[in-house]
Amino acid sequence: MSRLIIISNRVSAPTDSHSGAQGGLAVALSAALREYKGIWFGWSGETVDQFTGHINFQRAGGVTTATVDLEEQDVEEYYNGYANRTLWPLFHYRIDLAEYERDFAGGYSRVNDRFAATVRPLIEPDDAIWIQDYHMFPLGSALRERGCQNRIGFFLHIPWPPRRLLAVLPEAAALVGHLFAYDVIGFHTQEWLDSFCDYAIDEMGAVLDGDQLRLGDRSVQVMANPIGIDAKEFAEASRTPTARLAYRRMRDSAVGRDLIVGVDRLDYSKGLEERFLGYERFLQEHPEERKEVFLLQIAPPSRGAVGSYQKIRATLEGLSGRINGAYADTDWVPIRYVNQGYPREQLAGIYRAAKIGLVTPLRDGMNLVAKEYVAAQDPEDPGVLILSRFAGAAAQMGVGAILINPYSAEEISDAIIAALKMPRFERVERWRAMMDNVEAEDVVWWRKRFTDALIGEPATRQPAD
Ligand code: ADQ
Repeated sequence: MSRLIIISNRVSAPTDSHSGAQGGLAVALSAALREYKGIWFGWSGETVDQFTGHINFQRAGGVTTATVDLEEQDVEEYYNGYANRTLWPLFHYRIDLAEYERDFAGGYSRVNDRFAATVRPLIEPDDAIWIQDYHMFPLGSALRERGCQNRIGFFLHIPWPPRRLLAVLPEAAALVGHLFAYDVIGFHTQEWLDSFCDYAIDEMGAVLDGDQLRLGDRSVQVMANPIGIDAKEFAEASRTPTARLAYRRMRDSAVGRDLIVGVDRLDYSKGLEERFLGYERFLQEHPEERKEVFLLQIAPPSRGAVGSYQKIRATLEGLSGRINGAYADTDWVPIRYVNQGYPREQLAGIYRAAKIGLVTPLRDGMNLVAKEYVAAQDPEDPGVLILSRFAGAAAQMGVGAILINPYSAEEISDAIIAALKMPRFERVERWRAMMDNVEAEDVVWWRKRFTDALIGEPATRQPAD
């Protein structure tokens, strides 16, 4: 079997996978890397005065990681700049928050060149390369420029914006052009895939033939491949003593009240403001239910160097304070708002204790929290998932979740009351339908579908071009 080289912005060894600081991408790749020999390459998270391309190799949990340090300016322009001030907001449909600076674009392409130059000597002729996410759109083409003829795949973990939104990006055409350096490109949903093809076809003259998108003499296979969780591992995590303790503590502290839980990185795309407003609406409209429930919102801060993240953090502090100020009593606080990460086992216990999982992103590539919430439930007495129709996860979890428009406080409020009143048989039925999907389309299924397309069976493998 070919070795697999995974390249992503941040590298996280599998032994770290219980740390709350990780995003969904790291959690998923840790699971994927357990079965592959190869290397995981990326940025160390550290800075140096002068970029040297020195690689730091480490081995942990059966996985070799290779990381490089970047310069401060690289981090500012590539990571805090183009990736998180330009691409992230734009790809989450927030053109109002996106910033366009030539320095950001320049830094982004410089860092991708640096990654390509550094990783190139590690690549052997038979290796398959799998590049992850929006930090690295041009990396495949930077590797091709350095003579790399290997199979290279790319997976996008965030949405792909509609054609007319993407057109706002000054480098849109160049960016899409870079994607034709890949052999396979994966998206979470058909919707994101269609948006990508729309741009390539309508703006650049590409042609779609089956699952092959052709532009000039380049052809790339496109696929919708929704990421899943390690369902088995998560169900096991929810049965550990740590999870049981977290569950009991949560239930004890709830003193008979129903818990509504939200767990998200503190990000404006997650619809936290709208969630609080929807919950406030519920408190207003259902005074009889007020002291019967409370909302636990867990939101560890992320990307604190970026202004829009500082702003959403301040907004949420103000909003939770205002709502608690307006409704709290001596023996009850409507929102418990905490800003830290928790180990997965503890999180699993908290999910299980919650009558409602409230997941309301305004736009989300997939959203793994929705699936984790489902996986952690008690099959005999499961909770209800309330899910934004704008999360990629809605395409799969729509079979059992209450789908809502997160921009509508009324819909959130209606969904909360419906979930609280839902009879057990209906909760079980809905949960079973979602759980079947969480189990069948798990992270192993996701990875295999992608690597099958990328590496293929030896007989069907295409010659490198
Ligand atoms: P994220 O935007 O990070 O991922 P998500 O898919 O929900 O979003 O994953 C978050 C992960 O972090 C989950 O595994 C969750 O358990 C964990 N997490 C969040 N808060 C935590 C806390 N307080 N303590 C501990 N763990 C916490 C991006 C995309 C998503 C896509 C994933 C994977 O934005 O749309 O689903 O990548 O492709």
